[in-house]
Amino acid sequence: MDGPHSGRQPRGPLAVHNRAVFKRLMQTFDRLMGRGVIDDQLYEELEEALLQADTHVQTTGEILEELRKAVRNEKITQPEAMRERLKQAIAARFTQEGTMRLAQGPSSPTVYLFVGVNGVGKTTTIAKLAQRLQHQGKRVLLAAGDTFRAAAIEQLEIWAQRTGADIVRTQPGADSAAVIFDAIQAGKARGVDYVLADTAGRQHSKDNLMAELAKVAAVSEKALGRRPDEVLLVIDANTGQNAIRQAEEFIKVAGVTGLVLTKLDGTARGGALIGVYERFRVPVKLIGVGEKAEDLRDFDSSEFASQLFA
Ligand SMILES: Nc1nc2c(ncn2[C@@H]2O[C@H](COP(=O)(O)OP(=O)(O)O)[C@@H](O)[C@H]2O)c(=O)[nH]1
Ligand SMILES: [Mg+2]
Repeated sequence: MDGPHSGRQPRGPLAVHNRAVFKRLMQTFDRLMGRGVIDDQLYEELEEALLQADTHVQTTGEILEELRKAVRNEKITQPEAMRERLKQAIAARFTQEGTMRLAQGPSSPTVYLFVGVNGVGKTTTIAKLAQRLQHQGKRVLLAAGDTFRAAAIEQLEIWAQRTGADIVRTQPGADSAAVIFDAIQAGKARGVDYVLADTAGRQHSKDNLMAELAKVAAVSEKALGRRPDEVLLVIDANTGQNAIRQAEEFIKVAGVTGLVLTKLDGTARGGALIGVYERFRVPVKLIGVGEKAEDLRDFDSSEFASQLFA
């Protein structure tokens, strides 16, 4: 298969893990239904179970509202019917609109910018994607835009060597936007297919960081004549509800076009994912399921939804 996506998706830990979370949810539900009455207490306990799975408060409210309505309108009295209705209400929220594929630039190079707070997995995700693209015979250039720490530049350098990608880098402390500008120029001159740009997740202050990211997102326009083809916000799946706050800030300054959810191989709960997507309508495009270069998967919402309760 061509392009930044792999072909068939192996069943990843994401599905397995969420299955565990929602299985617990369904067990709670069955226990509640054991009383045989659909009353306020049932809804309250259901609410608690949803919140415990990291589902956003508002989303939880909406799911319950939908369920109450369905119970009224469809005259649901049987636990099994209500169970099905709850599954439907949750699964529907994972169904993303539009395309979830990574966008392809109208001319080379296609430029992806990776943003997100420190430690979420930006650099690792870049390495994973670089490897996938190189395996497809694409030429990839990495831009070491995290100039905040020397170690960050070295880390990307190591990944460039391992994956066989080119790299454009400068001294620590240099201007991040300038490095990315240079990398895009170099990418054009060398005829590479993709420029994957790393950015800092930390700065001397949060205002500094946000100002830098706004500049970085704008610089592509100068070098390329268009915005980056994707601005990917990387979120650690363990972040829980804080993910919403992070997303809010990055979306505001960096024009985020897609989400990457990392560390789904761990004990992360899946509920935060519903919240972020519901709130911002920014599609999840990739998921990280480990620390190795091959631990990258495309996010498939329909498969995800169908596996939740499998
Ligand atoms: N288990 C696991 N660890 C990950 C994943 N992605 C990144 N990491 C680890 O998270 C840590 C921070 O990753 P890094 O890419 O340096 O984050 P950055 O600061 O956003 O660039 C590293 O130890 C990575 O190996 C993932 O999908 N699963
Ligand atoms: Mg990094």
